[in-house]
Amino acid sequence: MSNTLAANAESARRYDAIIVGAGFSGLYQLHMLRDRLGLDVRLLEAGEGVGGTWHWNRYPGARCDSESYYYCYTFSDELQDQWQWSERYPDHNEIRRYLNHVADRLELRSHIQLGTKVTRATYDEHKNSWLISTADGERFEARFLVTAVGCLSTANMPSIPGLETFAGEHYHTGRWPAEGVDFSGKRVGLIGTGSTGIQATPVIAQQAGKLTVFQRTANYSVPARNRPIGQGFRDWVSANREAIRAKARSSTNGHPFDVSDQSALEVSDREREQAYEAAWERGGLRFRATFNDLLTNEAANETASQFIRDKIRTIVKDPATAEKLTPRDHLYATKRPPIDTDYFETFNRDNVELVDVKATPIVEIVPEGIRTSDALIPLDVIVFATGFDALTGPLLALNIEGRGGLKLKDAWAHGPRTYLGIQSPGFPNLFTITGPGSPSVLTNMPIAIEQHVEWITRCITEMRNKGATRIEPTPDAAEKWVQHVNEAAQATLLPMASSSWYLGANIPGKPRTFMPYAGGMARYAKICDEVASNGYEGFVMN
Ligand code: N01
Repeated sequence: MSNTLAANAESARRYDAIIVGAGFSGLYQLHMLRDRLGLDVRLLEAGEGVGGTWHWNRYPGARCDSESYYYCYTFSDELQDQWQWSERYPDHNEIRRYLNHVADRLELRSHIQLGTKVTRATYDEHKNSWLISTADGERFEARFLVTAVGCLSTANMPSIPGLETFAGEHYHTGRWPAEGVDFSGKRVGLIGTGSTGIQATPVIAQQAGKLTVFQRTANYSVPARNRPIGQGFRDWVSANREAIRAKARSSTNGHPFDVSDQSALEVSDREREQAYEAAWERGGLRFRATFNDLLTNEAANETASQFIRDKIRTIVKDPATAEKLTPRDHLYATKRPPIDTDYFETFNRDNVELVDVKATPIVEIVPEGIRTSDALIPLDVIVFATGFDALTGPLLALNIEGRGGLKLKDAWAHGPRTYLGIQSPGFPNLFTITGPGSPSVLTNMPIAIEQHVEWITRCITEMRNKGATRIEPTPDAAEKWVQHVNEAAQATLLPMASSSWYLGANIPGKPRTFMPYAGGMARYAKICDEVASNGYEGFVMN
């Protein structure tokens, strides 16, 4: 052990497990390790509150695209009985209130340390423990390290020359100020038309004097059809709780709805149109489930893509703007599909303008605003809805160093190498919740999170029963898993969207590799269960 490591270990506070992150994952993992296993656990959270994603993403219009009745924990009937959602899609305030309620009900707060940013985690082979350092110079030592840092928590700020000269204010949606931003009467520029930009545009347009949306890639979006939840629906959810839970857990995407058993190509044109119209009216991500081959067959997908393109042309009054808003370079849902409330309608407003930055690229930011190859657009505020360094970004930011000084960033130089998305060779006792190589962002997250937390808890229980203190996957198991993750992606149309963040394509220099597991939540959970039942096949536990 190096002298520095020894000195750090000396001053460290010792726990059985350290968890990083107080979102859905971290809170449940803390509950399980403390209350189920009786471990001494500390949860470290960079933010000043619990909530994870929902602590940071407070931008106007921020709400979940999964429906509230299943975007929640399902492990406790009591928790479910105690909470009533107000809308079909919960907004960020309500989800934060919910997670705070959970932290209180489960009495988690005394084990959570807020405002504590982990800056380094180093495995000490000699002691078989992790040494964790924080930005404030605190040190922790633990046998187990569980990262619960989310998949979309490292904001991507594009390097546009001149940002530092801008005379107005600028914000990234993923680090929105808790006190909010007043847009009244202001000239606002919004860069990015992913799920976030599409949620924020209509709300900012209502407040701002003028809104200019800078679009690089036109996007498909389906109406969310948000609405208040009535008592009748609540009663239905309570009465069908078990069935909803079982359905979500046995589905492809962790959503408790049925995927049609028909191909889009086996029905008549009229039947297909009617099915899409009904799905459009119903709203939400379920549009993807209108037919069973929208994500596996290009011709089938093209029928859905064309349906949405036609809708855009019908909604947007100015034909030139409608054409700019029409996606033609990728198929529907091959990038994460947004859902919206009046997104396309917003471009009919007098105070909203669309700039196609593929046709007229952003050249620089100047004190007065944004200069494109065509014009200077004067602005008071710039909103960056430019996404995240997804999946690997939040993990690499922890500066993790495993056995023999192996850095995670080197081990993953050519893309993440995990086994089941849960562990990586060379990093013993490091567990990742919803990491790359697991279904994660392709699912309704709480379902994926519960499955991971429960698997990790079972694994540590098993270690304790066996008297084992170390677990790590073999390089061979990780190699085969990476191959399987690639094959699962190739069996779908998802890798076709070449600019997708699923592939890391939004971050300059990031290895291009399809990161989430596209084989489906139910199939994945079954594989994880089999691995555990077969004595943690592919892992070395000793
Ligand atoms: O980020 P994105 P997001 N110049 O990466 C553009 C989840 N989410 O925050 O497509 C100009 O999707 C970029 O253009 P392009 C959800 O999983 C969930 O919107 O790369 N433009 C794109 O338009 C989602 O998928 C909810 O050509 C630039 C946009 O910025 C994920 O978060 C709600 C640019 C980024 O889109 C990320 O969504 C919201 C540049 N230099 C989000 N750089 C829920 O409901 C980037 N862009 C749970």
